[in-house]
Amino acid sequence: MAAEKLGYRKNDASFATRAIHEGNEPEQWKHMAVVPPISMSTTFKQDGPADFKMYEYGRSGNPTRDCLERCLASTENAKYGLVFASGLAATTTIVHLLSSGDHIISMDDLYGGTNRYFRRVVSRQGIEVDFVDATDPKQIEATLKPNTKLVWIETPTNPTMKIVDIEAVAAIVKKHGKSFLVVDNTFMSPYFQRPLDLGADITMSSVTKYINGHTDVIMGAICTNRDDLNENLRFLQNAIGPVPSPFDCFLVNRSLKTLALRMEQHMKNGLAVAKFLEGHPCVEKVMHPGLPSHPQHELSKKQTFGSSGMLSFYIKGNNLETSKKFFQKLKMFTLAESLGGYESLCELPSVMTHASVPKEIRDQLGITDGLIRVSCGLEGTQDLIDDLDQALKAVVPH
Ligand code: P1T
Repeated sequence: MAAEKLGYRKNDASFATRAIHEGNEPEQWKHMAVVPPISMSTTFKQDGPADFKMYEYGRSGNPTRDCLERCLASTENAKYGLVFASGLAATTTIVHLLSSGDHIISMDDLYGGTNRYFRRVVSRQGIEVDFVDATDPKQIEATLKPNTKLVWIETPTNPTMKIVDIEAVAAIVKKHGKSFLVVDNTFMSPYFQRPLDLGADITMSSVTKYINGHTDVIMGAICTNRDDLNENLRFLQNAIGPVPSPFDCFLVNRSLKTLALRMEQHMKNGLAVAKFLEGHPCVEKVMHPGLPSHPQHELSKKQTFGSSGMLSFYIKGNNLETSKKFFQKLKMFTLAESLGGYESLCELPSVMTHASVPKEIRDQLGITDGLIRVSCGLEGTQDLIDDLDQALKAVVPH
């Protein structure tokens, strides 16, 4: 818990205990399995028509999925957890709580796929979406309408690492009284940020990233404390059907056991790399909430328990040619979309994860061809630094 020494909120010492034991009790299985079995059956025998014990059909419920959902909920300090076939499937299911004529307010800087879904799919369904800079919560207040049903924020934002004040936005949404607040918690994982404790109604995560952490499962999650939202979302999970496979649920449940340990190392590597890049002659600017130069460094320490392995930086020259050459020179970092795995990745949001965001909006947000996003994995810290150093020096005059 090195983060506490840096001034972050004090984390919960029982986090790892919950991530290991909650929902994983051997007593729930007939053979007292310590590791939850993978229940692949898509259907369950009934004693008589519509007379079944716990499960009837695999889409509506599955023992391996239940075990993961309970464990995941406990990591977010939530009463309820639901898992989906992808992060976007979780997002889609949340938006199904709305009807034509409703209004959404979304943070303007967010994952390109969520942005595309709001702009190009949701807006075709008679639901209006306004994008605002939620780092200024007053902009949310000014945009609320009587038909606003959903306020959506991501913090830190993907890819420019802005921080949104969750408590301040939650207070505005509560006062409005007609909407609910969703926080996309993907970049932090529940180990470093627990939005429900700060007043959010729902946390949504791309489990694909830190929660699974091994770059081998696509999955999404929703956690909430509200009975009404859980009831509606659980209905939608079955009624729409975007459920993950029992095998993937097994893998993610296994990954949760090491989440706390992994996040500590991601933080260590992310901070060390950010500090190194900040002093590098080939780098223009680094965005990492753990750096005192980050405009919302204090807010970050107030609402989180640390920082993850994510950061972005502008390479000197700030152009596509230099960025492309830089990626070619890297030896250990892999050029690929996604983040949060044990292996270090980097990418160019302007032409990869955020290519679907209109160019004028990318320009406004600072998503230029020289903005490089880095996901620091679990490798040796110095190896990460050395790789970035040699690639930068090879392509940028210094
Ligand atoms: O890929 P999927 O599991 O469907 O999750 C979508 C998603 C939602 N929210 C955030 C903040 C995300 O970063 C993502 C997925 N992001 C990437 C694939 C990426 O490289 O940024």
